[in-house]
Amino acid sequence: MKIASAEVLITSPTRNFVTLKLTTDGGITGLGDATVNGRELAAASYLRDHVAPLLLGLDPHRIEDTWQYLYRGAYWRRGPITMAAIAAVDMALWDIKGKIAGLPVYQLIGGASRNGLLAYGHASGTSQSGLSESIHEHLEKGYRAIRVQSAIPGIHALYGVADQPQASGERYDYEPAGRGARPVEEDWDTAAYIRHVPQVFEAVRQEFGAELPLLHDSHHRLTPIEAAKLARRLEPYDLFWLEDCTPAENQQGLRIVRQHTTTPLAIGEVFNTVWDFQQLITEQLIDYVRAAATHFGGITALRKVMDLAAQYQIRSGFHGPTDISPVGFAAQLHVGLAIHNFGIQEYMEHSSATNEVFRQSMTFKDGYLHPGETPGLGVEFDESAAAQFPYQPAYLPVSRLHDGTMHDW
Ligand code: GCO
Ligand code: MG
Repeated sequence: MKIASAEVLITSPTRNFVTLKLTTDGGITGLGDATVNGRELAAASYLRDHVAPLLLGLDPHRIEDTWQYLYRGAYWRRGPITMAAIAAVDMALWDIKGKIAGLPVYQLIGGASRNGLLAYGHASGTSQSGLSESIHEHLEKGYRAIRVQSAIPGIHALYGVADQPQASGERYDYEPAGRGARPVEEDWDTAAYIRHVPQVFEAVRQEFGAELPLLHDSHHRLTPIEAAKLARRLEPYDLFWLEDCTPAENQQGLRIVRQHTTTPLAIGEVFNTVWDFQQLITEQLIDYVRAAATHFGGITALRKVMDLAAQYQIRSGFHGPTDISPVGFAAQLHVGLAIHNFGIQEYMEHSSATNEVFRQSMTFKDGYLHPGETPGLGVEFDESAAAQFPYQPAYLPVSRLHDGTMHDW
C-alpha cells in the first residue's frame, strides 16, 4: 500500500482552516488539521511545497517512522508551523489506519478508558448579569464545567468576552479571526484585572454554589508574581484551573507561582513539543497539559507527552477552541478517550458553516464528548461546501497598555 496523493485544502467557513487530505493507491482517504491561526498560509505552504512531495510512495501504515522522518529529516526542528504540518500527516495516517481496520482511532491506541470526556464551555459577560445569563445558558445546554471570563472596569475590549449573546442561535467567535489586513488593537491593565477577577468569582460562587467546576484563562498576561497574587486571591473560589497565567517561555517563573498557591495550573496551548513541557512536568509545576493535537505533532506526540505527564499525576486539558478544526478536535478526542490521565476537554462549538464543511461523528451529550464509532477519526470533508468559503486574511487582536506599550494578547 502506498500514499498516492497529498492535497492541501484551505477553507474559511467563519474562520480559516488548513486541512491535509491523503489518499492511498487503493482510494482510502485520511484527513489532518494544520491550522495555525493567523499564519495559515505558512502551514499550507510547508505542507504543499515541502512535505507532500516526500509522502508520495510511502507506506501509510508506517506512522511512527513517517513522524520521525518529517521531524528529524527537516533538520529545523520544532516550531508551530513544522509541528502543525507533522500533526496533519500524523492524523491523516491514523485516520487511514482506522478506516483500514474498520475501527475508530481510539480503539487502535488502547481502547476507551472512560464512557465520555467531561467538557468545559466558555461563559462570558460584559456585566455580572450578562455573565450569569451565559452560565445559565451553558448549564441548560448540558455543560457540567464552565470557563468564566468577564469584562473588567477600565478595559474596553477583553480576551474571551463575547460582545453578543451566546447560546441563542448561531455561535459566535469572540476571538474573531478579525478579517482584514491588520489585527485589531485592544487595551490592557493588569492591576485592574487582578482587582476585579476575584469579585467576579465571588459572585459566581454565591449564585451557582460550591460544586460547579469553574475555570479561568489569564491568556499569558501576567508576570510570575502577579500570577501568584491572582491565584492566591482566587483560592477561596476553588478553581478547577487557572490557565496560562504567565507566557511560560520563562519556565522557572512557574516555581514562583507554585510557591504561593494551591490553585491548580494549566499551561501549554502554544507549546509544540514534549520538550516545552519537560521542566514543567518533571518539576510538577503544572497540573494540566494544554497541548492540542494540531500544534503538537498529532496523535503520536500527544500520547507521548501524556505518558510522561502520567508519571507525575498530571492530566490532560487539551486546547479546543474553534481555531482547532473539527479534524484536530476529533484527533484529541480519540486520545482523551484512550489515555488513563484524561482531565477535561475544552469545547467551544464550531459554527454551523464549519459543521457543513466538516461532517463529524463526534457527539456532545449531558456535558460529555465522545468521538463516535465511525472507523478512523470520524470526520468527512465536504469539498463542494468548502468551495463556498474561500480563504480570507485574518488576524487575532493585539494588545497594548494604556501608554501604548505592546503587551501579550
Ligand atoms: C483557549 C485559548 C484560545 C486562544 C486561541 C488563539 O483557551 O481556548 O486561549 O481561546 O486565544 O486559540 O488562537
Ligand atoms: Mg487559553
